[in-house]
Amino acid sequence: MKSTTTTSGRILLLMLKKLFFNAKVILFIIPVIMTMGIPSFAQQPLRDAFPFDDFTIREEMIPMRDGVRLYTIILSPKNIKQALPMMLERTPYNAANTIGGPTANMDVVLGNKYIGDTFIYVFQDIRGRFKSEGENLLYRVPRGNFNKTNTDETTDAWDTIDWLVKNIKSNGKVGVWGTSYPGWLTLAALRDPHPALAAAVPFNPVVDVWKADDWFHWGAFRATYGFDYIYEMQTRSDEPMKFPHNVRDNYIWTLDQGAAGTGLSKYLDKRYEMWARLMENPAYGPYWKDVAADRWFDAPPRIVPTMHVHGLWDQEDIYGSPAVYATMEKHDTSNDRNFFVAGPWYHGQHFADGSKLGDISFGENTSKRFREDVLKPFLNHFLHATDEKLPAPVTVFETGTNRWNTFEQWPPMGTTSRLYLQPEGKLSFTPPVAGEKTTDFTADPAKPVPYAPRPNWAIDYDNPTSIAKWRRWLVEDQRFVDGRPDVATWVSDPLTEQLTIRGPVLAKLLAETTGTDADWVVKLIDVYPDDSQENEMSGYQLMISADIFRGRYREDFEQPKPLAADKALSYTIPLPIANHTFKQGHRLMVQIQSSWFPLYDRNPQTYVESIMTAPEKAYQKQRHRVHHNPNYATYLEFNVYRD
Ligand code: PG9
Repeated sequence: MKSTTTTSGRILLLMLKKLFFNAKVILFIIPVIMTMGIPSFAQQPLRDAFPFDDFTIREEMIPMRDGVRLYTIILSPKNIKQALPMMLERTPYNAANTIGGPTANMDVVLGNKYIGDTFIYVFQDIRGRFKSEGENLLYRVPRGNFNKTNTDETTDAWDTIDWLVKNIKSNGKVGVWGTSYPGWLTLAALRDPHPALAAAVPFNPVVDVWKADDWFHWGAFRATYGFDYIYEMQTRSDEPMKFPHNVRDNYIWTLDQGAAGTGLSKYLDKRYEMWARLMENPAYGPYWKDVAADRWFDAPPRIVPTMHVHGLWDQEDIYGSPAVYATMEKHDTSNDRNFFVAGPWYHGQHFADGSKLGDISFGENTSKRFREDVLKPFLNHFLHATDEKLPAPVTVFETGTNRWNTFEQWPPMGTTSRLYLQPEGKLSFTPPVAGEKTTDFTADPAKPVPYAPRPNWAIDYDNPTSIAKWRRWLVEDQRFVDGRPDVATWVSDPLTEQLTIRGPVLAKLLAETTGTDADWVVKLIDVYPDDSQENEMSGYQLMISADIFRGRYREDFEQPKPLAADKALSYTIPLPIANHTFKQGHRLMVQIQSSWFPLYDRNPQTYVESIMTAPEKAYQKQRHRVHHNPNYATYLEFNVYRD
């Protein structure tokens, strides 16, 4: 049927339709904008709000005392009427990334960081990173000799908390938390705690980067790790950039570069100020002490309730948590403020699936158990002031038997035992009496011992294979190096009854070298029985506690000295804490070698002023000798428990 409507009538109708459509759009947009809050700065909002969202997002530029403004995202549950506490994470890794895809549910948006709808979640880019203003300085040193400004991460945390309690409707209590670098930032907030700061959870914090966290382990430089990380962080401040590795096996690539300072520095210009600091400070000294977070709490103004969370196989920051717990513990006179947790985890696994690590299974999702039964009650107790029962002061997972232990303190009281190296590659708890007095091996810097089975991938969080390998390197079956001529091995008889060790492990090494410098890697290993049915781990050599020590720092971490060649010298090497049961039928093993490459740079084995710039000719093959006789014993010391 032909239309009878006139042209002007059609135009009128069209105009009315358009008006009606626009009015609908406006009516829809107004409440959406209202739920979002209007961003107080001119940029694209992080995400469009949806009417079905169970939370609101607010974005703010929070001013610090020097006028620099920090980009902050505030997620508040929408339908909760009570006043809520705020959980603050400050990060160099892009606050916006913490918000998962476009979903309406806060638990999905936050993933495993979601601990319920009774918290407001706050994420902030630290200064100089992503959408925050200020200079892009990595691992910013606190105010003092090396930072003459009036701001640092402590003042930025203080100013942020102050702004939050004054501008966000809340119950006036703030918790700070974060993993690794954000764990260090959490500790910075505790150094001068804002009155509203009521609880803190530093997970795997970076604490002392020279002793045994990210940059060095007892003087041995984590060259390629540091290089890749700094390249990614400091090429641009608003976007992570990967170094374009064109050789898959970092073992080969790094060997080709020569000394770290000479070889790797050529790829880095002035932007990479952290690299320059590493090159200038290979020894321990005032700069490293200023950033070492365990030194911040000798006389803290107040002990904020803090839960220190540690991963027993943390491949990045294995020193930090127990160290800072120990410093704060001295001030927790009623033992109800300072808490310690250790799980069987890689770096950050507390927020991932905690059922397995490499080939090792734990019998349950240990991370979920921790989050639900330990973390949440702790935060509820201190931030909601509920009667919810507090977790024990110490909650640690016992590897080997797969069970949780609780204690009043860490480490619990135990009996100190010494595990002695013996002639003929034996190990036992009594000192050696006779037999072969030494074990020799030759170490060639041209053929260093790999730290993990090759290929050794560059650490690239966008490459799942490389990250899976990186996360599990501390639990790799050490048979991949056992039998190498530059790896010396001692092993006990099978245990007739199980043996539990808890707490720090100390290696007392008596060794000599034909050179004038050397690195020593000492590994305590649990050897599974050959017929083991457990997880098909027959004969597996599982590292329980291991570390590297650079010989030149034997007497003084601040003043390196050449080693006297061909002379037995003693070394005290702190190894990471353990909470492990060697089961009946298992054997204990100790391996000693002198490189862990390419994670750690090579020691040339000839003394030079700085290994960062060692000339090629300094890299010499040397014969190392480990002593094990009644007068010169080498042993590992740890606390043993029978419970
Ligand atoms: N472990 C990382 C880090 C590297 C270097 C310095 C500071 C931290 C991290 O995961 O944040």
